[in-house]
Amino acid sequence: MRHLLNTISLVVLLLCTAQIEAVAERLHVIPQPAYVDLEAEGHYLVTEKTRIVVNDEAWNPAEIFAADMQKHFGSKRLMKMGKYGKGIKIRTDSCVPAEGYEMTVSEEGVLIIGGSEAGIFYGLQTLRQIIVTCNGEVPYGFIADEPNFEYRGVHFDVSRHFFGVEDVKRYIDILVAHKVNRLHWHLTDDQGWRIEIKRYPELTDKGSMRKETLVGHGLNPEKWDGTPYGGYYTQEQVREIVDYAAKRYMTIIPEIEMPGHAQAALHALPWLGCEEQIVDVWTTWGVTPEVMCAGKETTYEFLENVLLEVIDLFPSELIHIGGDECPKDRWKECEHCQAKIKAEGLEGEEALQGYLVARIERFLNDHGRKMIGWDEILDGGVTPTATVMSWRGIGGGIYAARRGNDVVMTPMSLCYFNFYQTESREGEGLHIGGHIPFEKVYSWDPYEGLEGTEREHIIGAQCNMWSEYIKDMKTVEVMLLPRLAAMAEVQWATNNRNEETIRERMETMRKFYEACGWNYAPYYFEGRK
Ligand code: TNX
Repeated sequence: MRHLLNTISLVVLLLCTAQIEAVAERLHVIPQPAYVDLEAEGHYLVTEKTRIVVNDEAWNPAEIFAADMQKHFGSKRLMKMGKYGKGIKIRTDSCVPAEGYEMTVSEEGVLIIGGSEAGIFYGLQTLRQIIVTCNGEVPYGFIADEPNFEYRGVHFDVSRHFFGVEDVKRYIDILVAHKVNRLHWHLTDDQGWRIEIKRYPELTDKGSMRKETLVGHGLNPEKWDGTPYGGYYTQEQVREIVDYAAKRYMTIIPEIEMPGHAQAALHALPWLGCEEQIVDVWTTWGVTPEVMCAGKETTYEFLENVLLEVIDLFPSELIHIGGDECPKDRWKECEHCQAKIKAEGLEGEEALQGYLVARIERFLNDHGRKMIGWDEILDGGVTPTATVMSWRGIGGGIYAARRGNDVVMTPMSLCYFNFYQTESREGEGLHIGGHIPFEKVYSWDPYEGLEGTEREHIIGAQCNMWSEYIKDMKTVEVMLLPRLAAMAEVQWATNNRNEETIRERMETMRKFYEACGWNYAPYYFEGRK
């Protein structure tokens, strides 16, 4: 008898689970929310007349949501907002995880409780996806959600090609809809210095323009386009963008490349080089031997002065100092560098880079900030407090995490969104190389190779948009979408990913992209990889 009862309860349980799963599948949100329990039927209809009821003075997320909805509904007026009434109610509660939210939908309306304003914002992003893709019909039920990683990053190289203020804002709009909360802004490189620094106007006067740009991959015979190219952000524009991002709960991490990838700065200020050599803003892609001199004290003074202005502009705790791909040819021949190596008792040029990085880190720490750099900062002997961005595979990140350094994983073979999306490359135009289809991003485990507490040092994952071959916003979007959706599940829903439902959910996401007017690549939807 007992056996029979057990069997019956098991069958009932299985049926119920199947039912819940079937119901949950009706909800297509990306990244997948952590917990979804929908009622079998019924929905609350959101229209342009629905009221947003704001408690806790959380007006900012409400205003952003209302503006998005206004665009969506194509209506003349913003949705009404007030402290009382029915509709979409939002408030915070410290019992909910900081960036998390709980959403309850019933005849009463939609209630979103965020762990913070950011949590409300993410709840509203979820709601927005549902409204846009389900004609405003939000199914009755309950969602509880929170991110896996605290650092959910996307990078943007605006040096190789420049993208203006409106483009960057649009980029931010796309990111936050995927619940990304860090923009790693690659502002300086060999091919252009893009941020105004008041103390050194030459950096943008001279360093933001190159004479021309390499055509194609530059394989034999090399050709250039003969067209001057440039652009930069004034400090006022930088503040505008930082503020725009902050209102969307996104931190912008500025990157000032040092001591390599700095030929544009050397063009502007030749005394930054070992021999004060005269060089052009670079017109070719790759790694140049023209790097900053790490021997002269004037270089350190320069870097500190630049960073002081950067710190003033960016509230981000992390400041990125680059550190990647710095050939040491010039340093080997340089009397200043050799003298510094001797005076500091260093073991050679690698250690000299370690010295420079450690000194800059101390400077940032003294000003209340933390340093992050590409994984080359490990080569010269990294301090225990630096955050490491692992790009040359995952080895650097694993090594750093085991030592106790914080790590952002962004291995080239999985996270370089400037790489091709299909094997055949048909219809993709010219890109740098590589091959990263949607599926490859989706199945990535950023914790790979690490166990237990070591994993706690992986603070996040990031994808990168290097712009050597990406010249306009349409191409940026096509390279970003839909792969960003895969990355968003890696970052936010790391342990809630579902290979079986992703394709169907992506069809809904595609509708969302269409409704937002964002360009996206067709390959994944065509079954091409
Ligand atoms: C490597 S990733 C670079 C960039 C290039 C990129 C091209 C890294 C730290 N450095 O300078 O743009 O490859 O994919």
